Amino acid sequence: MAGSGGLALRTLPGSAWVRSSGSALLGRLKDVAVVRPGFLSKDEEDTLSGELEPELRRRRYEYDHWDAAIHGFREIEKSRWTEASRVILQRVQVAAFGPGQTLLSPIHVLDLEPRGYIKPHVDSVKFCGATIAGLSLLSPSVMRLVHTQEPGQWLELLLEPGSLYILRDSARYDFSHEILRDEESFFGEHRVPRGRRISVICRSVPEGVGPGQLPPAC
Ligand SMILES: O=C(O)CCC(=O)C(=O)O
Repeated sequence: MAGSGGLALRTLPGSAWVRSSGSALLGRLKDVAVVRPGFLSKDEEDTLSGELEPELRRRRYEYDHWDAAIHGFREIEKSRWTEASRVILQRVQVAAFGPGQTLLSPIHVLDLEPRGYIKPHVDSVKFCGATIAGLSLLSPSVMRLVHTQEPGQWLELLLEPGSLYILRDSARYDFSHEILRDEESFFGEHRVPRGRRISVICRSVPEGVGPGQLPPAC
């Protein structure tokens, strides 16, 4: 598990945003667990958070998610976006999804308060296809992936504001993912203090689901 065993920081060539339990795993997952720091410009971050803030503010933070996976959160499912935000989401689509993949609509927006966190889980295959791509706003955080059968195999992604992460195929199906709570929020030896974090999560539709049969939400 992360933090145990005194493992040295291992990074992908040219990347300091991914750590793992071993270089073989890092190599195996390099195309399916991806972080793109600085994907958003500051203006784009402001565009998204400015658009989301009034809608989020109308909701209360919740502490009992239906499957107890998320604590200290509020969320919206958003299908109507301004043109400026649509342009950004289009960039996410091009960067993260293949030409044959359809995105789930509405798009899931999650607002975690500073003490909020997401427990390890694998997104249900009933509601989500092979690709999950998330934009992070406001606060840095650490996403940890742990192999569901071999817990010694793990990856950590450092998600700075403005970054995009992409989980696909094996990284999405064979590993749980979580967002660490503030007390545990370390990337290797580096403390990553958690503040309020908003994520905009795009998912592909489940395999075998036609455009007319999309589930209401992930
Ligand atoms: O906030 C994120 O980036 C991840 C959200 C997540 O894991 C989920 O909604 O299932």
